[in-house]
Formats: sequence, C-alpha cells, structure tokens
Amino acid sequence: TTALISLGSLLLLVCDGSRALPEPQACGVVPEAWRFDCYPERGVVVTRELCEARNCCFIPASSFPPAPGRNGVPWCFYPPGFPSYSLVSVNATDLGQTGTLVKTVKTYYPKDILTLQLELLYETDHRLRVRITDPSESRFEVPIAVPKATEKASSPAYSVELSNEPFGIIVKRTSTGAVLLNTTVAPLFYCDQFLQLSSSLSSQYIYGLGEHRSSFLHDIHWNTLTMWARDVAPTELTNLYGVHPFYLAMDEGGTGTAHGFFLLNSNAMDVVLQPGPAITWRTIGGILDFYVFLGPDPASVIGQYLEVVGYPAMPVYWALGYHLCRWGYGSSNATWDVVKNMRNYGIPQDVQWNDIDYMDRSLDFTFDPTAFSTLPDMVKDLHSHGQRYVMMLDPGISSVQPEGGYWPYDEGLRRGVFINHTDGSTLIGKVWPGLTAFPDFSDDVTHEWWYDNLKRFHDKVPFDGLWIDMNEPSSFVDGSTVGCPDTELENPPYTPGETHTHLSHLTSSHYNMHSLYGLLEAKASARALKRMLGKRAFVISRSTFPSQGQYSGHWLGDNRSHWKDMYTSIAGMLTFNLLGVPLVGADICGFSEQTEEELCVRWTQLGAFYPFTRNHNSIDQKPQDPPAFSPRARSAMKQSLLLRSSLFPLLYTLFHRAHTHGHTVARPLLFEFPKDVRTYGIDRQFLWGKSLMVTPVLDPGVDYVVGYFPQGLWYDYYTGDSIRSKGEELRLKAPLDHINLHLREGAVIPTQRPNTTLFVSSGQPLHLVSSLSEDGSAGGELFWDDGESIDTLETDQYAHVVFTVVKVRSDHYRPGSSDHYRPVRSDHYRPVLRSDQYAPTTTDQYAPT
Ligand code: MIG
Repeated sequence: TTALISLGSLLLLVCDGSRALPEPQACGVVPEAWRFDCYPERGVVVTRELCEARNCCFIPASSFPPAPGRNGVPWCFYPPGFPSYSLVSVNATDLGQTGTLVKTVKTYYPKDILTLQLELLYETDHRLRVRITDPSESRFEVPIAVPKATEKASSPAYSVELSNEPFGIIVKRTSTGAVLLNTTVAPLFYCDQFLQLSSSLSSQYIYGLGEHRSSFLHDIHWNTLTMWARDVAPTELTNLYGVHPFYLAMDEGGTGTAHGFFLLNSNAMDVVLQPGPAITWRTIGGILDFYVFLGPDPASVIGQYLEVVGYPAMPVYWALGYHLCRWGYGSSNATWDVVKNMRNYGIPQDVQWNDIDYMDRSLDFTFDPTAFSTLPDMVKDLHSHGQRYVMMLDPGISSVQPEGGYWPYDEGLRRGVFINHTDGSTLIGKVWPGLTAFPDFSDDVTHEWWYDNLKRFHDKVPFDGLWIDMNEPSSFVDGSTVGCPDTELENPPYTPGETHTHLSHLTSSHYNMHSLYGLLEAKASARALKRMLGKRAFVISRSTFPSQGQYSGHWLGDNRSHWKDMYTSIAGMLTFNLLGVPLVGADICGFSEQTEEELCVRWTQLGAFYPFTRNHNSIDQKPQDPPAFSPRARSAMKQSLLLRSSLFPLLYTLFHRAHTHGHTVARPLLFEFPKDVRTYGIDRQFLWGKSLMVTPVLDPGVDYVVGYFPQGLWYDYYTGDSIRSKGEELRLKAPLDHINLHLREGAVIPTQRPNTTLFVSSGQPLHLVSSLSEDGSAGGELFWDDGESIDTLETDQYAHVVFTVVKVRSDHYRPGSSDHYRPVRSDHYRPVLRSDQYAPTTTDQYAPT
C-alpha cells in the first residue's frame, strides 16, 4: 500500500495531449511488483520499439518469466502519468454520487469512449456498488437479477475517496482505515473492446476467481487467470468450464478482517495478479460494474456476495446421498447389475446415473432401444428401492434428420429456439451426435421447448434429475461448420487467454453471453424439473456463472486418477463454496486414466465429505465402483459412505444455512479462524460447517496424516478423546479404513443411524453428538423437513431445533479442579465405526479427558 501511494504522488506528470516518451527516471522508480503490463498481448515479443509506440516504459526485468503461462515482471509497463480519465464533475444522488469522466488522449486500442458516467451506489452498510458506463450508448449488461437498493446506506463500513486527475477510486474500511481498493495504481481503459481497471490488493491472501485449477489460496506472482467458459480437462494456468469474477481477500495486517470484490461482467477477460500486491481486470466488452463487500469476516463477505447473486437452492435430500456413475456401462442391464451389487453388499447408494451411452445415436431425449431397452424397468426398480435416476443431457441438438425425424430439432426449428448466425440461419456446430444446433437458453420460448422435451422423455423414462454437460458450450469445430465470420467481434484488439477454442464469438450476443450458457441452461433445466415433478430440482452442471447455485450444483470436470487430482479437488470444492455453489464435488477415484485401489479408497473417504458425492469414470477404464475392489477396500469404502449417511442431518442443516444465509457448507479453516494466519493457505483439510474437521490422507503408502489443529479443544470423532491444541500440526493415525474427523469444542451435531439410502431412513433414529467446551457448554441446530417439497420454509413446513448444552452446577463442582471436565454420560457409547452401529444410541457428550 505504501508503494502505491508513493506512485500516486508521481501522477502530476500528466499533461494532456502529450505523446512524449516517459522520462527514464520516471520509469526507473516504479518497483517491479508495481509494474502494470502495457503490452499484455500474448505471443508478441515486446521490443523497445513496440513498447515505446504505446508511450510506455521499457525495462527488461531482472527475472525472466518463471513458468510457462505465467508472465513474469512486464518489460513494458505504464509510466506514472500515463494518460487516463479525469473526473470533471461529481453530484450527490439518492444512493450516493454520480460523476463524469473524460479523457482527451486516445489510447492505442480502437474506439476509446472518451466520456464516461460514474455511479457510486452506497447500497448497504457493507456493500458498495460502482458502475462506469457509456452515457451515450447502452452497452451489454449481464442479465442476472441483482438487488436494487432504494435507500442510501446510513452508516457504511466503507469510505470512498475519488481522485480527479487522473481519475481513481479509493475504498477504505472506516473502522481501520485499511485500503481495500485503489484504482489509481494504473490507467483506466474504456474502449469498445478493451476495458481495464487495476487496483492495489490489501494483502496477498486472495481466494475465489474460478474456475481454475490451483491451490485454494491464489499465487499472486504474476498469475493471469483467464475467464471464458471452456471445455478443457482441469489443467493449471488455464481457464476452465466456469467463470466467476469474484474474489475474497484478507485485509492487510493479519487482523482477520476480510472483504470481497465482484466484477459483474461476462465477457472474455484476463485477471492478473501481481506481487504489489495488485490486480488487473481486463475485459473485452460489457461495462465496468463492480461491488465491494466489507465483511468484516470472511463468512460475512460470502453472505454479502450471495445476497447479490442469489443464495443457493435448498437441495432435494437425495442430492446428498451417494451417486454412482460412469461413461460406458454399455447397457442398462450392466448399469442395473452395478446397482444390484451395491445392494448385495449393503453399500449406501441413493442415485444411479447414466452418461451419454444410454442415448440412441447420442441424441438427447432418446434411449438406445437395444442396449438400453430395459432402462425404464431399471428406473422403476430404482424407485421401488427408494433410489433415484439421473442421466446426462448435452445442449447440442442433432440437426441431421435421423430416420423418422427428430422432434427436438424439428420442433426447435419451428419455434425458433436455436442460436442463429447474424443472417438468421441456424448456426450448426458439431458434438457427439454429429452436426448440431444449440438452443438459445436466454429465451423463454426455449425454456418451454426444453420443458416439452423433458416431459416427453420423462413419460418414457421417469428420471429424477439432470446432468448437463458440454454447456460451455463445447463444440468440436471452431465457430461453426462454416468457420468464423471476419468481424470485429471475431478479431478483438486484445484476446484474453484461451478464448478461441470451440464455439467462439459468432454473433454479438454470443460474444457477450458465451460464458452464461451453462447458467441459462441450468435455469431452464431446474425450472422444467420443478414444474414437471413438483419437487426441488436436481441439476448438476459443468459450466457455471455467478448465481448458478440457485439452479444447480457442479462437478469439477474431467480430473485424472492421480493423487494430485484428489488433492486439488479440495481447493475446487472450497472455491465453489465461496462462489455460492456449495453442492460440489469431484469425480471420486478419478475420471480419466486407470485408478488404483488405495487411491480409490482414500478418495472415497475424502469424497464422503464432498457436499456432492459421486464416483464417475471415463469410458474404457475398468470399473471403479466399490464392489469392483477387494473385500478390504470395499469395506473401507462402505464404512466411509455409511459415515456420510450418518452425518446427513448435519449436512442437510448446513445446506439450509447456505440457502437462507449464504453460508458455506464445506468450509475453509480460515473462515472459522480468521485471525490465525496459519490457516490461510490450508487446502488439505477443511470443515463441514463450523465444527467438523476433515483431515484426509492425500498421499500413497502412508498410515498417518499430518493435520493442523487451530487453537482450542478438539475431539476425535470416533473415540471422543480430546486434544488441546496451541495451534499446531499433529500427526494422526490413518490406517486404510480410517478418515480422521475431529469435532471442535462447543458443538452439538445431529446425526442419524445410517441406511443404504437416505431419509427413507426417516424411521432411522436421530442422535446428537456434543463436544463440550472447556466451560462445559455446547450448541448446535437441526433443520428438518420432508426433504423434497419446494419452499418448506416459506410455507412453514419444517422443524428447526436449536440445541444448547450448559454445565449445571452441582455439589460436586469444585472450581479450579479438573473434575468438572469429566464426562457425565448416561453410557459409554462412542461412535466407533462398526458396520452394525454408526451413531450414538443415546445422546452422547464428549468432554475433555
Ligand atoms: O467429451 O459424456 O466432463 O464427465 O463422462 C466428453 C462423456 C463428454 C465430458 C464430461 C464427462 C463425461 C463425458 N463428457
């Protein structure tokens, strides 16, 4: 922060209209960490000539790019005083302020918008919104419903300072003076297809910014995160399936306070993190419309963000069960055999899935009449066992007329639901069935058509939920069968990361809406399911965008059967919990490549603590469902799944909190211990809610695991033994059939005796497990309803029970003695995992031993 403020003082060098090269001294004073890239174009070797043609500073940096895809200290960077906008007027409004920004010098990108309107909206005490728009022409804005404030916040936790010349916004936390945003660090760009805003970051601790494969805590060392929905197997340093321009960051100084930032923009963009610490948002369309959330703790930041984009839906209860899937069962009977096998072994399974191989010639809304002829019978059988069926749908609708016609396409054409070229002809790409058209889910007519298709198929195969894949949208040809038109949209002056593969810009609306495809398809799917089944919808989507959680969950895509992929799944899961999509998990045991038994056991144990738990496997790999392994492995997997089932009441209650308060379900440790800097980077452990800590084994060939225990009292979930930690790493025993679980002091968690399916176990007794704090107190809650009706909360069809344990003073109580920590138990039951007994038979209390 100090460094950037000194930069600010150099800004007097601005002189309108001057195209003079920056003074070498002025360039030299800019510390490397604060050099903002003036030549971010990829694949260009930036020379002094190219750089100076942009009036920028050219200093070959001391270090060369450290890693491919990571772009190191820029050699060409903006000098202090690089021409930018000036704030020429400010007026008070009902909600804040409005201002006019002008600029006289054009940049080196086409179509500078020289006059801009600034709007500051003090929406709530903890939420500031800033919009920078073109007053003369309306530009694309993301079509998601955000709250409209009607009154200016009365005592905002933030203060806003505006810098006039050059224009910049500085947002501070009122209580501490911490600078959360300072956009004066680099020039603002606002051209038709190049909008760029930089800011200092308050600290190096920054999270969110999905979807990328990385550690949970982002690396700020010249790390460019591209946002553009893309079908690519999770790989580091490249953009993946979803787009989430939101971050959570800790304030400076390790005080535990946190804030958030959300850029409401769906165009292709690069987000650059640099060690300043600073961030640059570089988008190729739309407007600059962003929010700052003041927290002050990490969990509140997420709640405030989700107030804007929407709280996640309350899942139907069986969404939280065990899901089994693979690509390439080959037939409905083979699928059915797996289900029967699971039943024979008494392994919990709520849901059986099918991948595209159930389809007839890969056509949506059909099933293979030969190999999958018994599909309807299998689904009926699942239902009669209290189990559910989910199958895949891809958005690409075959445009080649199969024999007998294809209603989805014919009807879609008739109703005009497909994405068109600008000349009005249907755009054709290529996916699994061959040539395909793509439904335009931004249109209600398309939603109606999607519903009709689902209904017609449901009459034949009564599925319960949907798996929507390939919705980036993915296509096997660039652009369309006729390539890409040669337009400005196809050739933006700046191209972020990997934005040209698969279905590309095509039309003006696709240029803006590409990354919204998965969101809009999920919305259409959830609406249709609700209407058709009259229950909460179950949808799992590959592509996601802010507000996705209202309509679907997410799986993390095509991982590999590697130990490393199991580890990175934790960061993915935690990140999506921050992004308001708590119903998330990775393909357990790994999707591509062959898994091995030990990995699959460990992954099933970890996966039992994914909010969404599904084993999924790619075609051509050997089966990896639990019965496919040795008795020892199978029984370890079974134990972990029964354990998960026994924790269903807790998990369900956590989802209720996510739905009503925007809480996380799978939670990073730093959320509960924000003052403990040692938790900031933890992504090998996590919590369920505030109390249950999961410490999985993530390495091969070990029978122990090292975990960090934040300060306090922790109880081994199985034995009730307590550990008093000073905030230290502990080595825990972890034989192959064991996943370490610890309960934090002061909790009461509801559990249930498990069964092979959830909730049918309504006959299954509920229990409480409590972990007393040092003073003998504990608390918790249970949310309980029928598990599937829509809006049980709104219609008052639920129970919400709050549990409190207090130490009752007795004659035996002797202050200062350790006696009062002795457990007072009605029996000595501890939830030791045995196949016949998974939960306390009576209410159980752990007390410090
Ligand atoms: O091009 O439907 O991520 O889970 O098994 C691959 C086949 C298409 C990608 C999904 C994966 C699924 C696969 N799909």
